[in-house]
This record gives sequence, C-alpha cells and structure tokens, in this order.
Amino acid sequence: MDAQILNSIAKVLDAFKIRDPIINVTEMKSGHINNTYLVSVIFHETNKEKRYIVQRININVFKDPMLIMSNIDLVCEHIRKKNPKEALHFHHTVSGDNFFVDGDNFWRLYTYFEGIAADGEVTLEIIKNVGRTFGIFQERLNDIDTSKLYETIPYFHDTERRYKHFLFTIKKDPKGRAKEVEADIAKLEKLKPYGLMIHNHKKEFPIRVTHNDTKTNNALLDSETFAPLCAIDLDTVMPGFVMHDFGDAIRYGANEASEDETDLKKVKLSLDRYKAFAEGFVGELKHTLTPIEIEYLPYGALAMTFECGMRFLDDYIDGDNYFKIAYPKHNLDRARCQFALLEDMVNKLDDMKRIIDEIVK
Ligand code: GN1
Ligand code: MG
Repeated sequence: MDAQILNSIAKVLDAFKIRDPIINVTEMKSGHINNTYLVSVIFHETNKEKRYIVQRININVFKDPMLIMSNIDLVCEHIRKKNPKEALHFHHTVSGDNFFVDGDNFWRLYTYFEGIAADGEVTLEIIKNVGRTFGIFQERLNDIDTSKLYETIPYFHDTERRYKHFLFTIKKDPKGRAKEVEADIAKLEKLKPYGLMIHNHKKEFPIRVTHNDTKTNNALLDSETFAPLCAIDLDTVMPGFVMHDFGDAIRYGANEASEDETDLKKVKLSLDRYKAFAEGFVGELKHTLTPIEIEYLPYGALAMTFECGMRFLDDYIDGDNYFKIAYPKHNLDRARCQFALLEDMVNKLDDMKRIIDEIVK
C-alpha cells in the first residue's frame, strides 16, 4: 500500500475519533467510482481486531458529496428505527459530520459489516436472497418522505437525457473514436425503443426511495446461512422508480457472463437467475408494489441494460473519464456486453413477463 494513502487513512481514522493502532489496510477493488479501503485496528475495549470501511468519494462523479451523506444519514436512521441489525453505522467526526474533508479529498467511514458480498458464479438460492435483501431495503423505506432526499446525481436514470448526452459525445468525438464504433452506435439505435419504455411512461409511476446500484455484490448476506443482512453502497440512494432497482439487479446478476465479457456468445439472460431474483425481490414487496410497477418490472431490466451500455459507450467515445477501466477498450467491451445482453432480453421478454405474473399470482 502506498505510504501516502496509509498516511491519509491514519488521518481519517483520527478525524473520526478512532485512535486504535492500525494493523492492516487493503484496497477493495470492485467499485468503478470510489476508492474503498478495509482497515483493521486493535480495538482498545476488547483488545481484538475491529474493521472499518474507509472510502474516498470521487467528487468528479459525486459533485456534492455532502448531499449524499445527508441522504445516507436519513436512510440509515430510518432503517435503524425499524431494525438496527440492518443499518450501516457511519461514524461522525468531532464536529458531528458523517464525512471528513481533507484538502481535495472527501472521506467517510463506517463499521465493517460482517457478511458476504456474493459475485460471479453464485447459486440460485443466493440470488434469491440478494433479491430479498433489496426488497427488504425497499420495504423499510416505503414510508419515508421522499421530498427529504436530495437528487444527488440529477437525472441519474433519465434515459432520454442520457441519450441526448450520448449524441452530444458522438458529435464532439474528442478522441476520434466514433468511427470505430459505428456498428455499436447502430445497434444502440435499434435497441433504443426498448431502452426508453420506462422513460416514456414515467408520469404513471410512483416515486420511491431507490438504491440505484443493485448489483449482486451490493447485498450482504450471512456468510453461513446466506440469509439477507443489509444493502450496502448507498451513494446513489435517492428518489426514483422501483423498476430501475429491479432492472439493474437483473442486468448485473442474471447475466450468465460478467459485465465485461468479451466472448459475446456467453452473454445471455439466465431466466433461472431472473426468476430467483424476482422471487426474492417481488416476494418481499408483493403488497407494496402497484399493478403498473409490477407490469413494468421486466422493462426495468431492458431500460437499465440499455442505459448502462449507452453510458459505457459514451464514456469510451469521450475518452474514459467516468468509469475506472482496467485496460484501454474496457468501456467498449462493457458496452458490447450490455447490448448483447439486451438483445437476448428482447427475445425473452415474454418469458420475463410470464415469470413475474406467476410470482404475483
Ligand atoms: C457504477 O462504482 P459502482 O460499480 O458502484 C455506476 C452505476 C453503474 C455501474 C456499472 C454513480 O457503480 O450506475 O451501473 O458502475 N455508479 C455511478 O457497473 O455512476
Ligand atoms: Mg455504486
């Protein structure tokens, strides 16, 4: 670990009034945006190891991180009142903030939550419990006053607006990459009507508090029983539509391949995984969701897959300024994978609808 980072982390712990000796720091590399570190200390009260998650927020993406921390505070407190075991514990500084600003860096810290964040090859039982985790999360927040939450990334799932941005990026073409991806742009155009289904009906849906990043590994499960524990990564918690939470989970977790698979033959919607997630998610929310939300759940998956593919392609053409990449064409590979998945979803749309109907019956 870089000495400078270790220094910064020591300073952050001190700011959050944690003065126990640090014994280990590891970076957790699964996110595309923030820097996340797992920090172990020897806790003075027990003389045993205690772990914290320390995160540096990417202020290029989250322009106003204080608003995020306000949303997180509201949501965690709301959940804590209903079931303290399901709430993340963010620590506060001497001045009472749940964040710490050090020069240009914005930090936060919470107690490590024991559990597993499943990813990759997982069983259907695990997927169902991931669905339950996000369903329970939604259910707990069902009665929160959404007007108290900030829209921390404005128009986050405004697919139409993102499409306009995409057209603008093609026009700018700052790296001269648009020509190379002509076929991908054509595919996007062909898939657009499916991607915009939710957007085109947006006035008909209730506004809820949504998680907005329901990847499989953002649900923590009990490491022995795989029972649902808690939803993590609350950066994008804000007002939104439930179909987007359902949809993003399917986009990520029901793909038979990973998000950046380059062998597109492997990229398919697994109807078994789709069903398992839906059973968990819809099962928890059966009495909460309105008929129109239920009807549009499958379109949520199409919308999120389209939108995310478009965002990856946009970022590729733009010169990779938003998502972290591991190699030069990473964003392009991610985009192609999303479009291949979306094509498969379109073919399976009737099955996707039928499965939801069977669950709610
Ligand atoms: C980003 O950083 P991460 O992995 O939590 C992105 C999501 C995308 C996702 C794609 C704030 O989330 O919207 O769906 O990558 N988060 C933001 O993997 O843009
Ligand atoms: Mg996230």
